[in-house]
Amino acid sequence: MTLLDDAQRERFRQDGLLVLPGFYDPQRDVLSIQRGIHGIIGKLITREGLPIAHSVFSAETFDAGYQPLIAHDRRLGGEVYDAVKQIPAFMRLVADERNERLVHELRGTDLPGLAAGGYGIRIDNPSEERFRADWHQEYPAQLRSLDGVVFWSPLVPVDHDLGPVRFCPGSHRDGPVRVHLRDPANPVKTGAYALTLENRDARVARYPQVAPLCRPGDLILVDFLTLHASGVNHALRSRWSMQFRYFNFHEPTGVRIGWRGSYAAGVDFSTLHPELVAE
Ligand SMILES: O=C(O)CCC(=O)C(=O)O
Ligand SMILES: [Fe+2]
Repeated sequence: MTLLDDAQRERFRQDGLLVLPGFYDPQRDVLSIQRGIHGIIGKLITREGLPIAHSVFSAETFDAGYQPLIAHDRRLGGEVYDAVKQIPAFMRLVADERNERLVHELRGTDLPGLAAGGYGIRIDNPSEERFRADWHQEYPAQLRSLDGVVFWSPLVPVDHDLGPVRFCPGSHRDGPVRVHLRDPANPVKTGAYALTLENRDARVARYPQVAPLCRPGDLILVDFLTLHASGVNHALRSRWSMQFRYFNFHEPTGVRIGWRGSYAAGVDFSTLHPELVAE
């Protein structure tokens, strides 16, 4: 039994993007993660002695209290961000055997890697620019190997207002794109967030764009070379989503760089790939 059929594998090859509705089970795979987040938010509300109502857990309202918490002190949002990736149920999903099988079916590799430090839970807050990902390819931000797949799965239903991630299907086929190391329009952005595609607007305009709406349990697979960008969150709630990255130990560029990581691994991307840095 395979997880994907031929048409799905072909679509991923063509588009560098594949949406798998209901790939995970919201009850079995996602609920304990939401429960963990709810518990962590509650701990911080209590620790800070804040008069914020913290309702009993439900899958729909697991993040209740988070908006008033960060309105009180935005740094508490950073604590939540660092904490939630340490929820065991999240780590189980990150390393789930089904993920490895998907990489095997999509890439034919018998040696998939799971990028260390390449997993986390994004919290895209309403009207916040600093951590919004501008148009990018995953490779410079993560490295490991040129052949890689981002796994992206929402923890809340993502409608248009919440700013779904935007993708350029087919853009991966044009290969790695050179990047500027700074974003002059956004000096607050640092590290991987500051990388800016060379001739960004003209390049992005070459491709169609899609921004799939999705719900907990859905999985979006993205080639490491597919152009994508965070949407803008115009809602009142944060957009909570999980991401992790698999790569291919056999891919020659990955072998050459010793499967090293990028910013999150403390590596200066430009020393490993000077040819991908634009002046
Ligand atoms: O969720 C987002 O806004 C961006 C996600 C992204 O760039 C990724 O998962 O690689
Ligand atoms: Fe990305």
